[in-house]
Formats: sequence, C-alpha cells, structure tokens
Amino acid sequence: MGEKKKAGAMLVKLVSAAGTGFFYVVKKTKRLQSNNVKLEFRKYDPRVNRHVLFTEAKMNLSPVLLEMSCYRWIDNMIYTATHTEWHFSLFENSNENGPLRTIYKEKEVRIRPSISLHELKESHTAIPISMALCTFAVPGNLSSGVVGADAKKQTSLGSQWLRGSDLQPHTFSKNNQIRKRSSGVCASLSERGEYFSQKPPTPLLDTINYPIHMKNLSTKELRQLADELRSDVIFNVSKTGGHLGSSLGVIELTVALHYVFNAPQDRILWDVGHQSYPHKILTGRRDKMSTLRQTDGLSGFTKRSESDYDCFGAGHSSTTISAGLGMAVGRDLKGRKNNVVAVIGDGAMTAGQAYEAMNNAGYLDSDMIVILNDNKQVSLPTANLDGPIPPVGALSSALSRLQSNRPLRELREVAKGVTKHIGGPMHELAAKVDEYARGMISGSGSTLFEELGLYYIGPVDGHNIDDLTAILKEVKSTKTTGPVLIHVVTEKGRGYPYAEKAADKYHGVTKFDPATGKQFKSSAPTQSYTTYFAEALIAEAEADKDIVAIHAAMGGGTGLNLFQRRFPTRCFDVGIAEQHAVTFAAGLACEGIKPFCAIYSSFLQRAYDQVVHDVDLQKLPVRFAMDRAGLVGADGPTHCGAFDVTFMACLPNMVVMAPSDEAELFHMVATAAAINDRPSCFRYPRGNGIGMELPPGNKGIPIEIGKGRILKEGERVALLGYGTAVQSCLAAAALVEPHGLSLTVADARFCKPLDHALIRSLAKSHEVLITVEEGSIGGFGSHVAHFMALDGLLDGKLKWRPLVLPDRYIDHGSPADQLMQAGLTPSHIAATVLNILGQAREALQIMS
Ligand SMILES: Cc1ncc(C[n+]2csc(CCOP(=O)(O)OP(=O)(O)O)c2C)c(N)n1
Repeated sequence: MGEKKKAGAMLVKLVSAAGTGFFYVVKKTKRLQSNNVKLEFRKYDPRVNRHVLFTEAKMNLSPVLLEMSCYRWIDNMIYTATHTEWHFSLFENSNENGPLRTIYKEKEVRIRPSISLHELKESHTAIPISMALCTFAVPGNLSSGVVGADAKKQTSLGSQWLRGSDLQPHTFSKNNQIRKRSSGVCASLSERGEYFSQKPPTPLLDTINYPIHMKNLSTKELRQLADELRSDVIFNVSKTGGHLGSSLGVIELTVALHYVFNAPQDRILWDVGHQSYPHKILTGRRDKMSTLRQTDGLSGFTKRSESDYDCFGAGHSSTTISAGLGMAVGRDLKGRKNNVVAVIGDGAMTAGQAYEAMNNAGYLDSDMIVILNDNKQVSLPTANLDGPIPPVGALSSALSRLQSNRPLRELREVAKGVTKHIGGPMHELAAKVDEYARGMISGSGSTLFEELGLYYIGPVDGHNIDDLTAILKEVKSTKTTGPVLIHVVTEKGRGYPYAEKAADKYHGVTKFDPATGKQFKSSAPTQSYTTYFAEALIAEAEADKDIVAIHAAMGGGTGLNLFQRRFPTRCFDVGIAEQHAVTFAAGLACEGIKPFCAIYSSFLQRAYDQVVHDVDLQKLPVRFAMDRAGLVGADGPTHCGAFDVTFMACLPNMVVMAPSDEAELFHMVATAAAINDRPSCFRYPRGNGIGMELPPGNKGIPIEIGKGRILKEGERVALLGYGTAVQSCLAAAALVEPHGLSLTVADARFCKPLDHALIRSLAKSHEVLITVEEGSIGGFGSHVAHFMALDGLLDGKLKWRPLVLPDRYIDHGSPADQLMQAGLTPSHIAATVLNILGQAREALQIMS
C-alpha cells in the first residue's frame, strides 16, 4: 500500500485480576514487515539468576499493524510479583522458518493493581489469540468513504420517507408479543434535524410498546427507532414541558440498553431519572406521555410504583451505583442470574456517594455494569447569563483527557472503517472487543475507575447504536466480570438543533413549539424568590467583601449565577456535592469568611450530618439559603422541601427563619449576614413574589432575632403563620370576614428562637391559636406547642391546631392541586377556623 514504515509507541501492561491471575494487554502502533509474530513473557528466576521463558504466543498478523490489543491470561502468576520480575518481547518473523527478529523488548513490565475481570479468562481464552490480536490494515480514508456512502443512503431514504411512500399501517398487539411491522426502514425527521409543530410520524415506534417488541429489529431498524423516539420525545415534551436535553442525549443508549438487556428482569437504573423519558416511552408508558409531570400523570423521574421497568426511584442524583450494587449482591444472594445496569451522568458522578459505591463495588466484585454517560455537563443550568460555563471539578477534566486522546481516537476511526468491511466473527470479536474493551487510554496508566476496581471500557460513542449494542452484548455475554464501567460519550440535547445550540441544552423546558424551539414562558409581574434571594445577597456582598456564595451544581436553580456574574471569584460551584458544600462552607467560616450556602431544601437532606457535626456543633456562622421550601409542583415529592424546618430547628445553635414575602426575604438575607456567632438558615418557596415593595438598593435591614410581628389584629382566633404560609393565613382571614369574623394574623418569622412573648400574648388573648406552615410534622407548629405546653399555656381553655403538610408524600402535580391535597389552601384554613368555632355548615360552604 505504499505506507512508510513508521515506528510508534508500544505499550505493554500486565494487569492483575482480583488475585486470580493476570492478563496482559499489548497495544502498539508500529508497522511490521511480516505477519508472523511471537509474544514472549520472561520471568525472573532467582535460582538461575536470570529471566526464563514463562509464556509465549505465536500469532499471525497482517503486514501492516496499526493497532493491536490482546488479552491473555497467564495463569499461576503470583499476585505479589513485581514489575522488575517481568520481561516482555515481541518478535517478528518474515519467513516462516527463518530467524526471529526482535522488534520490541520491554524490561520491567508494569503490573497494574486489581482489575476485576476474572472471567475474561474464560471468554478470552476461548478466542484464538490471533483473532484477539486484530489488525487494521486500511488507509484512513476508507472509513470516511464508508461513512459517506452510508450517509448518502440514509439521506435518500429520508427523502423517500418525506414523500410518505413508506407510510404503512402498523398493528398493535398485547404486551410480550412480537408485533408485525412494516419491513421498510425509513429515516425519520429527527435524522434530518427538522421538526414540525404537528405530531411526527413514527411508523416503527408505533409498533413498539415494550422492549420485547424491539428484539427482532435489525441494526438499521434500531437506528430508525432511535430517530423516531427522538421525534416523539421532542413532540411530547413540547406539550408538557420537562427535562428535555438529558433525554435527547440518551436516545441511542436507551434503545441499545432495551435491545440488549431484558428489563425488567435485568435491572436498568437511571440516575436522577430526569433522562428517563425515552425509557418510559419504550416501556409501556408512551400513551401517558401527555400527562408527564401533571397531577395523576407520569412522574418526571423514575418511580417504582409507576412501572416494573423503573426498578429504582430517583430524583436526587448519584444513587444508582449504590442501589445497583445492592441489587447485584441481592441477586447473588438469591442465586439469580439477571444483569444490573446503572446509568449515571458525569454530573451525578461528581457526588461522593458515587465513589463510595464504586469503591465498594470494586471490593464486593459482584457483576454489574455502570454506564457513565459523559456529556460534559456537570452543573445546572449549564450556563450562566454570559453563556456556557465550563464543567466543574477534576473529574470532568479527567474525562476530557480520556476523550481527547488523539492517536487512540484516530486508530479507532480507522478500525471502524475496517470492521465495517470484514464482517463475521472477526468483526464481532476483534473489532469491538479490541477497539473498546480496554481503557488503555494513554501511557499514564490506569483510569480512576480501574483504581477503584471497575473494569473500564471506553470511551464509546453514545450515539452510535451499532457500537453500543456490540459493546453491551459483549459485556453481557462475558460471564462474571465483576463491576464494569462503560464510558459513553453523548451530547446533551442531541438531534434537536435548538437544544444543541442552547447554552443550557434545553435541560428543563416549558411548553414549546417544536418547529421553532420557542418556549412559551408566561411573563409574571414579579420575580421568583430565587432571583430576589440572589439580588439581596449581591447587595449584601457589595457592602461586605467577606461574603461568598456556594452552590452544588445549581447556579441557575439557586440564582447564584447572578451572583457569579457580579462576583466571579466569590462564588463556588462545587459540583453535585452538597455534603462537601456544607463542610467547605464550615472551613471558610473558620477563616472569617461569611459563606452563604444555597441549597434546595430537599437536597440539603443529604448533607445533614455535615450541618450538624461540622457547622452547628462548632457554632460556625454558615448561612443556609434553602430554596424550594414546601411543595414544588411538577418535580414532585423528591424535590419537595418538606422537612427542613424539622431537621434544622432541632439543632441547638441554629437560627431558623422564613420570610413571609419577598421584602422579608431581603431582610432575612441581611439578618443572616449579620449573624456572625452561630449558624443560621432561611427557607423560601419555588414561585414568584407577591409584589411587595423591595428595600431601597435591595439592601435589607436585619431583623431582631427571634422577633415575629402581628400583621392584622382581630379577635377569638389567631393564625400564626410561618414563611409564605402567612399569605394563606391572610387570605383565609379575608374568606371568613363575610361570616362576621375578624381574625388575628401573625407572622412568626422565626422558628428558632421562637418569639415567646408574641406566642404568649396570642395564646392569652384568643380562644383558638392555629399554626400554619408548608412543612412536615415536627416543624414550626411542634416548636410552638412544645413551648406552650411548658409555659402552661395549654392548661386552660386555649384550643391549638397545627396545620402542616400531611404525613405522606404528595405526588407531582400543579401547585394548586398539591396545596389542595395538603389541606393548606386558604379555604382549608378558613374552614378549620369555622369548624373549631362550631360553624360546621359555613365551613362546608367554604370548602365547596
Ligand atoms: C442531590 C442532587 N443535587 C442536585 C440535583 C439537581 N440536578 C438534577 S440533574 C443535575 C445535573 C446532572 O448532571 P448529569 O448527571 O451529568 O446529567 P445530565 O443532566 O447532564 O444529563 C443536577 C445538578 C439533584 N437532582 N440531586
């Protein structure tokens, strides 16, 4: 072929495998003259004081060797062997009977620590070594030729499809039956990146209601299915809103997983679950996609009670490896044989729990597959107001390094071109196994995942169904592998040009027009509490250079991207690492910095010990801004901030407060900034302010600690609200006014310390005291009751009623529906008042 002889790097590694032996991997980029080569390992023998032959293998290789990887088990090696004991040589023999020419020699072959792939032994010794040593003897342009030809073919199919020539009726059948479908394969609109406002035609997807219906599809049809699935996700989410970008990024992966594995027996876990829409569509829930995230509709995350195919519920990140490992070990204990696959994003992979789980997985060595879905988007939203932000943390740069290894990438491209032509077992075994099955990324040694004990495979193109299915099949068929991590590279928002171009990749969208990508956002007269918080903090930080802000991958969600823009060096995005965020803030506080840790109420749950042990116990002045307090609507129970008052107010040193409106929020941010001798926290809800006048220059005035206020003086009944529930109290007072009742309404402001004087006075001057809060049992009302009981205020005639969230989880739905279910609407409060005063009929009227 006229190539110049070019010597490249040779890499030889010995990898120990869980103490059962070693296998070696040889990768080289060196052109050879002949196809007869011999590998030789020599081991030092102290008895003769020299290296003696330990094992050898002869192989027949193509004359031009661009890449070779081989695996071979060397039994009986002693785990404690050191690298100095090993020599490796590669010989070439241009003439069958002629002398061997040494082409490579390596002394002191490196031995890498524990890689748990003991049963690769079985699978790979079965492969003739000459096959495992794959040769790719093609010029680089062949692969692009193949791609070009393929693309052309698909385009013509695409236009055929657009003419509607392949539109055929498709018959539905019951679950678990293979369906009849049209045999033609046609490119969908998705493939062309064109979308229209109308429902896209999805002839193939229409025949798939459960994964069983996909099993006899050809690879070409799987590609078409992926295209149709993408169009369907876009169309559905355009009608409901929801998490779009992440779902679009895993379309091919979802198809490949459900094609190769047999859910629900095989467990497929989706971390966070926000990317599970295509999974929902392929697992019997397509007809309910129009109800996504709505009252009584499908959840926006995976949910066990929704489907057998959702084997683990999610919403919070970074749980799937732990849960998957539990399932894998449980399976082993029960003597079952199913597979466990955990799909986790590179963002979710930044949380400590993922590493705890991988470390334990490496130790327990149960078979499971972790799929790292790497889309280089770690934090949310993925952009600040000035454009995209670089991913957070060392992991993302490590992953980028893995992906950007140029020589390896190029070789793989060439390999792909070849393997498309060679076909057969060579294709299956050599190409796919050798191309991907080792994480021989660079000379730098093992990957982080390998150090933790997971067998690393990748990076794999997450949008290439052929590759994905080949790799997954290979890993699936390799019995008892221990934990394997497949590094899949995807693009968030893939295939939908508007999402691809958007800085946030359409992570979360409102309803939109698929044809234009334009989202229908309602304009509100007021801003969100989140934005008010950010504005208040910016005003404080302007005045005090010690103020800094911390968030856990939620710059947009917490409003801190505004702060980041104003104070780039004083804002810290720590990745999805709430525990670290809290202790990091504690450390900052030790140094006299004034940290504001902005974390959603529900996400703070996982950092509770850090709040207790690292902050409260040491009385460190960390300020916690707890966003999304109370019911959150479409995100549902996983994101509902129900428990923060309960878990924060029981801490001895914590100041616990909640603003009743946006102006109060400004004052509480100022209050927290001023509290410098102990920790403090304040909670505020999802949603917009009520239109209160804001303090001049956004600069709040610190409130006296533990001081509530009376908003409306009345008689007989006092409503004591905590947080924005105060607004419902005021509305309830207005509702009972026509019934001749004038209620007292007070804003507690603080749950800790409580305003004892205020409570005493309300208790003594009213027949009824009702506490109202959008939080769980054990919160504000409990603190009030505890105080009143100790103070003797409950020993007389006073009637006390606590209105809290019910002692159950409230499903996703509209905020109004949720509030109704919780029994916390103004009508409910008013009805409670009337009922307790003996006016049951009026109470009923109000409720109807
Ligand atoms: C404990 C926790 N913190 C924060 C979030 C909010 N959150 C949802 S998705 C996401 C990013 C996840 O990134 P990745 O896993 O890479 O998935 P991608 O969105 O990129 O598909 C974040 C921070 C969460 N769900 N759980």
